[in-house]
Amino acid sequence: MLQLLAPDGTYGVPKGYEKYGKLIEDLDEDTLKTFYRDMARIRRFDIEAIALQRQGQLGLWVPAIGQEGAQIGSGYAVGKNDHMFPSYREHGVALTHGVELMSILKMMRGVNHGGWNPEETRFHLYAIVLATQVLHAVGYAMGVKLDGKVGTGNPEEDLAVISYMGDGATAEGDVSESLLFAAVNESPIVFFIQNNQWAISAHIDSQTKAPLYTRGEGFGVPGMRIDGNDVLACYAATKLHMDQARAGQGPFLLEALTYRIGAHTTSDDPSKYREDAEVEKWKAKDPIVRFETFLRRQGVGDDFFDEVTEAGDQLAKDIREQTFALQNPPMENIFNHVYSDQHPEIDKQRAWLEAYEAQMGDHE
Ligand SMILES: Cc1ncc(C[n+]2csc(CCOP(=O)(O)OP(=O)(O)O)c2C)c(N)n1
Repeated sequence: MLQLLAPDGTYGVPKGYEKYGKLIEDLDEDTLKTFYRDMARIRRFDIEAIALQRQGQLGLWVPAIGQEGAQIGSGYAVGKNDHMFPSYREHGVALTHGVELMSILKMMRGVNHGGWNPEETRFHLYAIVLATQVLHAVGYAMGVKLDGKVGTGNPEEDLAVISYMGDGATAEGDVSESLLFAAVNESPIVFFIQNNQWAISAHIDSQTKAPLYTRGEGFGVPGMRIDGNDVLACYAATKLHMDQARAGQGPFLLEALTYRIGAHTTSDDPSKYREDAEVEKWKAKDPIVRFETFLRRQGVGDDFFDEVTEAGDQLAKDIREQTFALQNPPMENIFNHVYSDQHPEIDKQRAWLEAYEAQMGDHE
C-alpha cells in the first residue's frame, strides 16, 4: 500500500515509490495549506448538513466524514480538462472543482434536479444507482479517445476521466463490464475506489475474496492500493495515473483504503451492525489530524489553524441561513428537463397535476 504520511504525521517515501514522492516535493506550501483548508471545510460542511437534516431541513444527508483525504487529495490531482464521474458521497471532490456546496444541499432537500452544470465543472451529477456512473465514465473516456484527445502532447487538448465508486459498487456487474471496455479500448480512465469497508451494513468481506486493487487484473487493468486517509498519497497516486491516462497509457485502478466514520446516510444506524471499537480504531487514523501534525512540523502555526476554524464556523452559519431561506420550487419543474423537447405524455401528466393542485386550494 502506498502511504507517504503515517498516522502520526511522519512523511516518508517507501522504496520504489520515488516517482510519487517527487510529485509531493513539487508542491508549494500554499497548495499544502489548501489541502488542509478544504479537508477541514468539507468536514465542517458535513457536520452542519447532518444537523440540518436532523432539524428537518434536508430530506437526507450522506456523510463523508473520514474520507476527506481520499476526496480532497484525488480531487486536486484531476487536471483542468479532465472529467469526474462521482457516486453520491463525493462532496470533497465537488469542492475541489468549484461546485457550489449549496447546490448539494438543495438536491438533498429535493428542490433541484441534481444541482450543478457538469459542462462547467466537469464534475458530473451524483449517481444514486450504484455503478451507473462507472459505465458513464468509461463511455465518456471511450469517446475522448475516439475524438483523438489522448496522448497528443498538447496540454490544452488531452484529457482523462476519473470514476469514483465505493467498495460495495464493485460487486455490480456494471463495474466488471466497465473494466473490460476500458481495457480493450485503452481508455484514458482511472477507476478510483473508496474502500470505506462498509456498503451500508454489508462488510467488505462479503463483497470480495481478493483485494479490490487486484480486481482489474483479469481484465487487463493494473491497480494499486493507497492509504485513503493520507491526502498526499491520494494526491500523488491520482496525479501520476491521471497524467499517464491522459498521455495514452490506458486505464488504471486505485483502491483508496479508508473508513466511513459516520452513518451510511442519516437514515442508517451503524451501531446495529458494527463495533464501536472498530470505529475508534479508524478515528485514530483521521486524515485531517494526521495532516495537521505534518503541517505543524513543517512550521505552520496556530494562526493558520485558527483561521481555518473560524472560516468553518462562518461557512456553517452561511449554509444554515441559506438553507432556512430556501423556497419550494414551482410545481412545473418536476416536468421540465425530462425530455429536451415537449412530450405529449409529460404534458398530460402536468395537466393532471395542475388540476389536482387547483382542487386542493392553497395549502402552503
Ligand atoms: C443498483 C443499486 N443497488 C442497490 C442500491 C442501494 N444502495 C445504496 S447505497 C448502497 C451501498 C453502497 O456501498 P458502497 O458502494 O460501498 O459505497 P458507500 O455508500 O459506502 O460510499 C446500496 C446497496 C443502489 N443505490 N443501487
